[in-house]
Amino acid sequence: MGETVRFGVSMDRELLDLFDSIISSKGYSSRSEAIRDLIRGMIVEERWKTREGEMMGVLIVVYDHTQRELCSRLTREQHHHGDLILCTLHFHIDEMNCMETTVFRGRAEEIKKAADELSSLRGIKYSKFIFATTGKDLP
Ligand code: NI
Repeated sequence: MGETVRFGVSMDRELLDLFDSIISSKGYSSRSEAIRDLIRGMIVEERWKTREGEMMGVLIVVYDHTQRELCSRLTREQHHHGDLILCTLHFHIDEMNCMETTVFRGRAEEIKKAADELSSLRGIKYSKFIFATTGKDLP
């Protein structure tokens, strides 16, 4: 960690009260820690937008495994993008429904393209992509 800098922030009292109430319910020990997390979140989001460097991402999909050929298509796509996929966790929700979380690592553009291909397969009921970071170059 580099040099620590202190700075003052001016804001509306009502806004600060709302912020304090949120960070307190989330269990933050100080405003500084919450602000640091917000800034890191902005940096990661910005790096995804500008597609800079190596990134991480997680794709969640929920689907009906009895749907014809969906399982094999999903597996085929995952093998096709094997260089970007670190692991896949499969969870049997009930007799019909499954959830899979797939962890990606690589160039943002390639991850997003692969995740879009997987989540757009016919028969997927729900999908959500979560942008993440390797944590490198993030103080
Ligand atoms: Ni299953």
